Amino acid sequence: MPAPRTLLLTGAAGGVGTLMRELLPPYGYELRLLDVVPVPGAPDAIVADLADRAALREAVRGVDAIVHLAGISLESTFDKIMAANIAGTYNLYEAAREEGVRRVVLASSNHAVGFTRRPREGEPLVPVDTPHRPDTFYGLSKCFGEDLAQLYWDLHGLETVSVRIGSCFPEPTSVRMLSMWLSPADCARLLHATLTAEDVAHTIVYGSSANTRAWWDLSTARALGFAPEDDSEVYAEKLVADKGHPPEGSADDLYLGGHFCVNPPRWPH
Ligand code: NAI
Ligand code: 15L
Repeated sequence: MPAPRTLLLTGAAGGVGTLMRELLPPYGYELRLLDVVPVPGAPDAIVADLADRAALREAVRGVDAIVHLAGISLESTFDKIMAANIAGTYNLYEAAREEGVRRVVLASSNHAVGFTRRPREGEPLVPVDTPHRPDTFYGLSKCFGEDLAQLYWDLHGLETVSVRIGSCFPEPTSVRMLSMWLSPADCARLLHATLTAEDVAHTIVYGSSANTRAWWDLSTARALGFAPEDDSEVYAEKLVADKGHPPEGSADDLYLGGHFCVNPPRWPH
């Protein structure tokens, strides 16, 4: 497929969306922005809810690909997760199908497999085909998104790369994040790879930097052309000194999803 140029970026007002609005255009993308709240500094952004099918259909019309970040990004009630992340993602895929968009890059999450044990030294890294083990309704909605993506490939030939993002923030802020961190620059590199790789069908990748303490296997991301350049290890000494290692046997010590498995942060609204 020819390299996509015009992208719909949903969730453009959020943390990752704000970072990507700066970091994707240098790769040559023209961004159309969408969020349920106004996007600061972007008066042309589409303000629409993922529940609004007519608005989504108009928003996807004519774009080469969609980077779907919008939704509830923490734990919430099942009803709210259902509306924003499950029905909302379905609505977006239907709009994409109806308008003939070829590819979606879907923000999945480590929390789709959050109850997976993290590997100990010498054990194999977690592969992408490890079974779904969501740690929250939030993680469950990401499992749904990945399965929806598979269905739309098998049924309609709509391609998706599902990116199980670790922790995409300017810097890691916990010892767990030393394993999960996806630097903003590597996130843009990864999105570019997922948007330009040929014939992705539905591919699942993990999204993190080349962290010394990584728990999961980046090979499917690398196979798409992703070459991460950052490593959280530069933050390790200070973070370990400030916060200490998670207690042995705690959720942060045992599981990929860490504290989400026992005490997940909740969506504020
Ligand atoms: P965020 O919470 O900062 O941004 C999400 C955006 O989606 C917000 O601007 C919000 O207004 C918008 N939104 C929520 N419900 C909506 C609706 N019904 N219709 C339209 N827009 C709606 O989240 P962040 O951190 O930017 O994450 C982006 C995506 O990546 C999310 O899907 C999140 O689940 C996923 N992700 C993020 C990770 C991270 O480390 N930041 C880790 C794993 C996954
Ligand atoms: C996520 O899925 C969340 O959206 C993000 O806010 C972080 O909490 C991240 O996971 C994480 O596990 O650090």
